[in-house]
Amino acid sequence: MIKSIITLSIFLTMVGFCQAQEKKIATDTLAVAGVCGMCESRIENAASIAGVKKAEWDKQKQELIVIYSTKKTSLDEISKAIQDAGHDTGKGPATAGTYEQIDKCCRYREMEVH
Ligand SMILES: [Cu+2]
Repeated sequence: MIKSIITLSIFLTMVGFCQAQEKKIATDTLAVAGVCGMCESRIENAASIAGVKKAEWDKQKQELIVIYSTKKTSLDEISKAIQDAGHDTGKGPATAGTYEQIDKCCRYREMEVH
């Protein structure tokens, strides 16, 4: 009897632990403007800050799908890193002066995305 209670409590502790772990990983979508493959690398590199497990930018959708640890970072921080790299996001425009630093072929504000 005691043994089964102990087994059960260990089991419940583990279940609780696993659920807590799961909640710390979030998958979010963030609108990010860009033009080409160079933009893709720039955006994904910029988004890969500490705590980010995966960052995947979709040119057609103009969206970044990001998987990250909510314990280590937030979507706001990830967005800030992308804005600092010269790209507008759904959370705000590129940081002042950074848009002018990206390659001419990447100036998404001046062209249509094909
Ligand atoms: Cu580009």
